Amino acid sequence: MPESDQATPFLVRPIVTRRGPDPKQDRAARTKLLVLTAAAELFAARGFRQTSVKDVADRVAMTKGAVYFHYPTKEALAVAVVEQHYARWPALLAEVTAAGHGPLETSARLLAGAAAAFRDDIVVRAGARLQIERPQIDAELPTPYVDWTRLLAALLGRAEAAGELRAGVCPQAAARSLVAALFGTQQISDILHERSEIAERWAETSELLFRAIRA
Ligand code: LUB
Repeated sequence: MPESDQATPFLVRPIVTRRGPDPKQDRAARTKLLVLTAAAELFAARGFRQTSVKDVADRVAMTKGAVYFHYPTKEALAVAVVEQHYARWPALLAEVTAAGHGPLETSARLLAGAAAAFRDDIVVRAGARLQIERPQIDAELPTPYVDWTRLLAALLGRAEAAGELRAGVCPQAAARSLVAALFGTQQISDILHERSEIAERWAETSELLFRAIRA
């Protein structure tokens, strides 16, 4: 996949726990990730307002001060969790791209992988909930939906160039439709079944949508 398509979306970098020779830095990075994961578990289960920094500190057997050392406010914790939600996707993209399928099949497998992550990855789950609760969070959260839309529009643009798209299908419109469909599917599945059956629900929606756009 040409570099130009990959580089732009999801610019957030994952938290790196091995930062080289200094064990103190490694420990700090590991503690930072531990705190972030504990916050994600609580934000996913209770939401932003119902979670206190004390709750996070208790969950990792640390003092509030130790948590504040890594994240100065509860809002900063929420921003970090949402950023790590998006930092999950480049690795998934690289994994799916490495399989070497065409752009349309790559798009389908990428979205299926994302659907599973909404079920299995606590940071992805917490990030999705915090994005719903944006109005309650007094902080600059990453803009939702736009990176997925940009990435899928690029992939479907290449599918069009490769003759994989049905004549008349607009890559940008199809990208927006796929993002709206996965967003809706994961949201409904969360509320009704805590996303336990999201893979099945997304498979049926994906089959319908890709049948509509495939040449
Ligand atoms: C995705 C959510 C939940 C869009 O990209 C996003 O911001 C998303 C969180 O806001 O679904 C569907 C790929």
